[in-house]
Amino acid sequence: MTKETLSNLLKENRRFDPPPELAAHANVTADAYAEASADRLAFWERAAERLQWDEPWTQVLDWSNPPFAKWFVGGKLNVAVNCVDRHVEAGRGDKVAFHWEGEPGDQRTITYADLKDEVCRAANALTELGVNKGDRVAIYMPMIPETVVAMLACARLGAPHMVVFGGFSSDALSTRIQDCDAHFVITSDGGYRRGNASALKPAVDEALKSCPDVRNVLVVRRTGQDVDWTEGRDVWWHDVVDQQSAEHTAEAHDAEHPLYVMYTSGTTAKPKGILHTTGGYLTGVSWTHYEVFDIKPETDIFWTAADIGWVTGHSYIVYGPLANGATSVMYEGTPDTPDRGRWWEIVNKYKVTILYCAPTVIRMFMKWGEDIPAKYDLSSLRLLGSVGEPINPEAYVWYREFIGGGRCPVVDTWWQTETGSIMISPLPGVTAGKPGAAMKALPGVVADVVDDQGQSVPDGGGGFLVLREPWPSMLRTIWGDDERYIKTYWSKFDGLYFAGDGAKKDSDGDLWLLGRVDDVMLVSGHNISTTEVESALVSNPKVAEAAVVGASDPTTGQAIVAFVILRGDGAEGGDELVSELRQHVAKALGPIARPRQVMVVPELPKTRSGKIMRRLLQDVAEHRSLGDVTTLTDSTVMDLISEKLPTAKSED
Ligand code: 6R9
Repeated sequence: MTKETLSNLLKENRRFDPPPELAAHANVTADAYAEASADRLAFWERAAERLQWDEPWTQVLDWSNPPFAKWFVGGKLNVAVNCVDRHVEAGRGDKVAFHWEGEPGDQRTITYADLKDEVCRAANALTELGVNKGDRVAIYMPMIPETVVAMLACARLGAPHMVVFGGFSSDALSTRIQDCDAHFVITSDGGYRRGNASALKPAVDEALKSCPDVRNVLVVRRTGQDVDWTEGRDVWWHDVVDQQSAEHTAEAHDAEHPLYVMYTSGTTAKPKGILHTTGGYLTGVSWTHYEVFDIKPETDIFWTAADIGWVTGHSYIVYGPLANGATSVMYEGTPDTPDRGRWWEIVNKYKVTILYCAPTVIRMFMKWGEDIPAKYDLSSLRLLGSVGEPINPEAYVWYREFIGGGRCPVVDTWWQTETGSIMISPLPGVTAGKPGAAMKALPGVVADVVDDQGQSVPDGGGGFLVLREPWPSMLRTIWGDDERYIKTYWSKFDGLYFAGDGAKKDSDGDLWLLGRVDDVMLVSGHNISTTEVESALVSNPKVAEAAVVGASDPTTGQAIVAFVILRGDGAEGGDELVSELRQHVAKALGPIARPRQVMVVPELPKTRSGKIMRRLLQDVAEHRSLGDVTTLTDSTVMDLISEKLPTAKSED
């Protein structure tokens, strides 16, 4: 996609300087870039020293057998002790770790002292059930405090957890349990979603029909709904955890001991079990949480509004914030229950200061209109973050303006399940933000954009995003498949980590992410990024959200087909609007990028992290039957889209 990208056609010249008060007291200043480039390993060593180690490391990085990295070699620590016990021991036991808000409106306040007791009880219970160091434990839960407790109990024991998003099907659960050979499952009867109790246990029962090696299922009672019970296998959390002692002596684990496995689905292939280990991962997430979110644990109320079943939840609901002793909000439900002001009610209620969420939700709020957040006092907010997809400039500006009141910097954070922690982002006290740009690799991270020969492109050029040097929170391998690890990430360019994303450098050398390279379209010999066409579409005030795919076309090879959701409820598309939108894109990006078709649809198919599943839309655009839909958050969406198709408008 290097030669003919249209990258430079979509001009974005707005700049937002860091607020002076934030800059004056920022956790990390511009010096960090120079320090890290002077001695990258010493920089990471200082980040690791923020943690509590039982034994110091003897070597920062062993990269003698690339791409298999070992960080903080010989060091030993316990992740749960770092996230919980050490704060209690330092006299901060009364500090709130989580303000938890259930969807029906129930609340729990969990202090660090409470969390320590619960984690110790759960660790004792797991030990009693026979969970040993090294055993994998599957966790299939709603967004409730016990999910965090379960993860930390596993971490405490050195039993790698494998969290599966509660919205995934029993098929997705069973293939993941089989792949990592987990013998224990932690789940709940159900959780609340859109005002109803939705069941989880039946999916576990179904999945386990093909997982005969699972010995126990530990079930948290959340909704109180009836559950089928397999005697001898199923146990209630309250029966086995509540009665345990709140004392538990934690073992220090090797820095490279496995902490967790998390599956990423990819597009069509078998999911990859991404393996993260103890010392490097905790260093990466705690340092970036401190650096990118400028966290002041004494005063900030931090809210990552994401699911724990997504890596964003692992790193920035659980491990990063807890390692830093921060207070977080955790919310069980959806943004529209009981009404579309729920998030803003929560921000106001807990006086949230930092909000971190995905562009897809921001675009949904845009569609609902700014009148809704305007009804709430959001003045506690001081910093906003975005993650999961490229944020369109329009969404960025809307977020900054209508949620951040024009005063909060927006940090667009690029990273992946594989990278473990944020890699590319503005520093809120240093970087002048550009709407739509993730800006620069963080200090200590060496990112670049290369052409198909692996050569660095000049400023103004586009190509493939790579990371040039190993980093502490990097994946260590794909569970059980070292070959696939090498092939997927380290073979496209010799010695470089290939992220699978397209990117461009603007004339200042700042980085703009363009989406997955598989999503790049080839139209009459021109490489066009789906992201840029989507951004052009949502820059039209009538469009709330857009997804673009390349559908095979007899004359142009591929032709651009756009699916759009309009702003405002019940807005209907007509011929006129469709030609206006096609024209709008042509004007913004050039005639080559004019969509062949624009279809107005009510919803788009999304994954747990709000990423649009373009592959399914491509099936629709090419009139094929749908591929694998098991990782869709809402499988009825495709029916809604198909129903709309007869009214879809096509021109040319
Ligand atoms: C954290 C997370 C990773 C993929 C990644 C990229 C996309 C994430 C982004 C972004 C542009 C950002 N992505 N953050 N693209 N700008 N700020 O999302 O992990 O679910 O593994 O997805 O998400 O395409 O390669 P994961």
